Amino acid sequence: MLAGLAGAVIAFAPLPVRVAPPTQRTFRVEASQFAYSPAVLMVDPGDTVTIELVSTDVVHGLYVDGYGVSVTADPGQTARLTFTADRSGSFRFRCNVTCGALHPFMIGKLQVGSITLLWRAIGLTVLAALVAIILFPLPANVKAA
Ligand SMILES: [Cu+2]
Repeated sequence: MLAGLAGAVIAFAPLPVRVAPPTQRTFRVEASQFAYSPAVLMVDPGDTVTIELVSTDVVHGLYVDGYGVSVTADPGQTARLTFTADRSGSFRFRCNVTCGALHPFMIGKLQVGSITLLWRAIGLTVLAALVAIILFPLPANVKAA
């Protein structure tokens, strides 16, 4: 009963975190064989995201899974991609220009929204473990006959 209540709180209570109003976010992403820097971009849902892709060696691209938007940068030139982050979740972005042997591993991540769900899942798991321990205590006083 109490545990159920605690579970409901963990699962549904609004966190004391202010939801940021949509803003314009610009990231300068450097691309080189075979990585992006930074490789993880975090934005809030609704943000207008501008990625300035700069290549330091060969031609690289950046394609965002789930959004279907891409940009290609020539060496030494800045290419811009602007889109609205209207889908929450974790999206992979990857190079869409074959740039060498390890090209398939040239990936990064766009995180739209917080990782709240993950923390709630962890909280519920911990609670379930506690309940299990309380309801089914280990037979500590079992003695060998
Ligand atoms: Cu590539």
